[in-house]
Amino acid sequence: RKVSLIGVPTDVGAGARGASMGPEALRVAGIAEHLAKRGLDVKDCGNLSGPVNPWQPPVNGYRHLPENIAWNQATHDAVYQELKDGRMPIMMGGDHSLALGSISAVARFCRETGKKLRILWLDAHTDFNTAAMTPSGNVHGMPVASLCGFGDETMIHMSGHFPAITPDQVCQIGIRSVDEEEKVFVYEQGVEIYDMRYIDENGMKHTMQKALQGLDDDTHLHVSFDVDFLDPSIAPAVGTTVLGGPTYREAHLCMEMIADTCRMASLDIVELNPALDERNRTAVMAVDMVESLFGKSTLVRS
Ligand code: DIR
Ligand code: MN
Ligand code: MN
Ligand code: MN
Repeated sequence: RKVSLIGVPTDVGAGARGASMGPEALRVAGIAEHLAKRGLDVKDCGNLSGPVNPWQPPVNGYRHLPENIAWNQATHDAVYQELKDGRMPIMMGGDHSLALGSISAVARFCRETGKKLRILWLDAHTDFNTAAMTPSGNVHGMPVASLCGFGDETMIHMSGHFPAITPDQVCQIGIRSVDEEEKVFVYEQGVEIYDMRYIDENGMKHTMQKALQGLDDDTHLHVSFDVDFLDPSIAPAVGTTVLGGPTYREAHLCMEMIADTCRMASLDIVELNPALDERNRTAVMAVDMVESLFGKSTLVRS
């Protein structure tokens, strides 16, 4: 299996500075070496480039919209190129706004190749805000809504098809922070959501069985891993920590069950903010989780 690491060093979509250092922290934590050890053919494409963070207040409900568009367009083009070359893109953010570019490219590729796209969104947040309802103006709180057709004109048309995806293609896990209007909107749109209460009541195993059901040979599974999905006790280096996330064991089980499907065909790793880390431990934790996503297991399993 061939994978391509694509670094996207920006934090223009976030409310805290520092996620721009995420790609390098993942490299320092040995992401390429750990994947190679799993038998993968790893190519590191290096980092994309784009505008600096102007650190300005929101305009019409968006902070840094032109900068977000530029970074997402670059991300779209790079992810699409790797898919075309028959390689699995691993987009290393950067903040979660970049999932718009990444998933737009995946959606484009799936339409061209006749694959069914399913998106697994691992996050504390639903990221389903629009400019009209966002309390922060931060574009990293909006990518799922934009992909579903609600957002800036350029963003919602990036995949070359409108909308890029429909809400029924998305399944979210680990949710525990949703803004007031966003809560109503994401419910109306019918996104399949397993929040922390669901996981508390039913356990991670049952949750993942539900989340992964119905995948078949024609399914392209995209995993969008926001590091704030993890409980802050094991992953403190994110801009928006929320208490009560999956524990180390729960998160590993989640990743292992995804690996068992053998359907993951693209991945985002986002929101890692090394400026908030302790000796790079959150990056090491993220790489540990990614190893499980690629099938690392304690014992030989049949
Ligand atoms: C909040 C925080 N819902 C917002 N969002 C995210 O600003 O829209 N934090 N995605 O990571
Ligand atoms: Mn997110
Ligand atoms: Mn989040
Ligand atoms: Mn290791």
